[in-house]
Amino acid sequence: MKNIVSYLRNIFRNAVRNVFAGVAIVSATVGAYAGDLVMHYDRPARYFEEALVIGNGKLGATVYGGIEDDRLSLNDITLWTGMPEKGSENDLSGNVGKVRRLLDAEDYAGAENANKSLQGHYSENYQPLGNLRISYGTSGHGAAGGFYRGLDISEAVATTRSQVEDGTAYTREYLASSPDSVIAIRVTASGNRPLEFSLGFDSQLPHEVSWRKGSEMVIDGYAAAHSYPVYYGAVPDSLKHEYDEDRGIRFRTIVGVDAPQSRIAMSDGRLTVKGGLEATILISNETSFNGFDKDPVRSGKDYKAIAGRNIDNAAAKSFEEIRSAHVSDYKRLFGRVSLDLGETDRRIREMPTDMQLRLYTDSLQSNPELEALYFQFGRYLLISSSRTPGVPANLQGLWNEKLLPPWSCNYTTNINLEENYWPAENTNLPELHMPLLDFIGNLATNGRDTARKFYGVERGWCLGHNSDIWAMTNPVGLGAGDPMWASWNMGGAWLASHIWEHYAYTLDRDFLARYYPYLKGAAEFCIDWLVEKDGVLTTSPGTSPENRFLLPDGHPVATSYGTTSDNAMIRQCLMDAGAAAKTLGVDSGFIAEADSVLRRLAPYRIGKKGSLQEWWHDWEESEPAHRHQSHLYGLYPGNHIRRDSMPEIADACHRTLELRGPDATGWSTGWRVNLYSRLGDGEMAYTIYRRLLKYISPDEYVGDDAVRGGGTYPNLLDAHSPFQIDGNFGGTAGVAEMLVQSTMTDIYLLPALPAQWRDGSVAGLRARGGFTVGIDWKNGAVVSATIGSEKGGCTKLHFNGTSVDIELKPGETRRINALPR
Ligand code: FUC
Repeated sequence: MKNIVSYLRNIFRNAVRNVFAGVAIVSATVGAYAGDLVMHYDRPARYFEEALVIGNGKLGATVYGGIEDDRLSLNDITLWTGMPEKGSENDLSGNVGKVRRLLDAEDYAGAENANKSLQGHYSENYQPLGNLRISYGTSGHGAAGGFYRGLDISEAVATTRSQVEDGTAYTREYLASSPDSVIAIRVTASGNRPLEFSLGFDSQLPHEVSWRKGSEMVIDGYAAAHSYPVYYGAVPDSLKHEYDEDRGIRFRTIVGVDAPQSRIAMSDGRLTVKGGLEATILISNETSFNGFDKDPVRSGKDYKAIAGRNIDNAAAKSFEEIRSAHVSDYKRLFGRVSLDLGETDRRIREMPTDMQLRLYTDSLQSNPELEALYFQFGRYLLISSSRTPGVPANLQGLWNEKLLPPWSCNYTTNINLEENYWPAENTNLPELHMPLLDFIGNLATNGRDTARKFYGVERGWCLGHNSDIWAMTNPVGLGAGDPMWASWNMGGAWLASHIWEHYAYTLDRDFLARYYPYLKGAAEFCIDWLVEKDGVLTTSPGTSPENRFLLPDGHPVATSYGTTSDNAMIRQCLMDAGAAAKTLGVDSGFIAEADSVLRRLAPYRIGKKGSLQEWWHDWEESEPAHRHQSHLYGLYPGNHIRRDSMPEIADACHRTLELRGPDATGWSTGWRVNLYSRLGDGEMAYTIYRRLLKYISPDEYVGDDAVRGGGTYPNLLDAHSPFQIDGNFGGTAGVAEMLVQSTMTDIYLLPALPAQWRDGSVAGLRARGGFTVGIDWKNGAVVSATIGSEKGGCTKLHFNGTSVDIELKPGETRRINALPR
């Protein structure tokens, strides 16, 4: 392991030398390459960050693929600690005046302290379900060679294969089916040696095991009724979960085996399977979570019946039937987009994916198939983690093994939750946006109480920096949270823009009419929260997540008035709410109000370093290379800073990115790919994309050659580090943004194409205005484009330095051939 990099370099150097010498190459792993949409490895996973994730948008597993002892750590996206929000008991809004007075007096340290008086409870924790352990013991499954472990993201099926000396090959296929609501594993032996294995289940949550129908293991358990975050120092870890048998979300997991030629026995809490050449293991799970505002015990789901029904229905089918229904359901979504960035050298693509990643990181070697795989993997992850109504993908999508996960594995709204959904529209997965859009509705309900009781705002709703399955909205911190992260209230403004974005891409008016009240409510809160300062409107107090400025005495402080990011989020929210009202032909009074506020909103300013000023005054940042760059919100994900209409401000954004430097966490790196793309800087977008794909060692790996920081783990999950899925989604959105950008009236083809992607093609991306776009390009120029529209419409297509007006009838698709340049 220690010298793996030089080992890889040698393989590559020798390979190149051999090619020139006309010598046949023997690659590092024989015959492992199975297509450009397959991640593959030559050994079982030892760490979470090597294991392969599968999911049906609700139930998921992290598959280790061990030869003798296999493990699937299981998750259900609805298994959280806690109970529905009760709302704040106290009205703290009287404290706002004090913070504002201190800010008016320029007493920033005093305002920072007073800002803590506007804080409530923390979010709850997302919980792991448990582990299915499959023990093949000494039954001879141990490999004599040819071990293969892979995940085919074109089908969403994981596989392990191993061989024993007598020639018997054991294959295991794992999938999480949405149509059948189960995880299914098929174990087959091809050869003479029959199967022999046992199954056990363990969980860190209180649970009991019983039996059903003679051969099914039933696990009944429950999550804590309340818990604290891992970083909350006032309560020791051992006391952070408050279990109460009568409160909190319950679950039932059922594990069954269909192995007609085998003997199945139950003893000591395990199921044993002997004989036969194939077996199917089925796992179903349901929780009592029945909505953000329902008590999960008294008004919970009939979860035991649902878990039973799901496994009974699946058990009535063959594995092939479950597999083929799963693959066609998955492909219906995944297959909408294809991307070709060029071919990878054969010797490289045959290497295991983690080795490819290392080589890609440690040399300037190109690997366009790995780059395209990472893009498509983000789409795979969204399909696998975002299909539960009202329950969006969390900080880890849905794959979490810890009782006290980092940041509670919650919904962090000052970037992370939103970033999860950046690829939903432009990579053609709009229905997977719905869990978030419905969640926004839940937040809008609870956020009214927060607007009144924390901020004294009577209209609309707001949201702080954290939320959970109960759609909590209050600012966190319990009176002691650092304002740089705890005291931020723009979550509603940011999230509500997703409502307009979904409309902009789909032109679904019924959707817009139904969700418009949430967008309007977020905008109303913003309007009423604004104060007048030096003749313009801005916020007070505000923060610029999660950076601080230095006071003249060098003291770092976050609380200020007039932060650029607050102004930017409010600007975008009011623009989107106004556009929605105009589209629907409603609320002329509100439209006029929003327009007049927009005219009076504090303008952008350029600071002494030529960068976009982050605070009201041109203060020094306490961390000049800070991972957050929220003041660039208007450039991306917002869209009101444009190179054509605001060139100086766009240049200042570019300067900000330069000053921030190249190193950041995974999600920040993913964001920067998008920011550089919007600036039309394809080379920097590509450089940062490569930076996102930097090999990072598993967290618990302790070798001298361990690589730490932000980047990508061996299993292609994003390293903040630790694992956070937002960087994956940011990276996927960023690639799409390099290839197609759009407004409601214009579509730009290859707006940020790097030289490294000279030739290529993409099909199925989506653009605002309800269009679907495909491009073939050569030598960095468009050769032909395909543009389709379900509902019909007009747009101006920009490519190769020219523009063409296009009008499409409903359902029409048109191919445009570029003139040779
Ligand atoms: C924000 C970020 C951190 C991390 C956390 C989940 O607070 O600043 O880097 O991503 O969310």
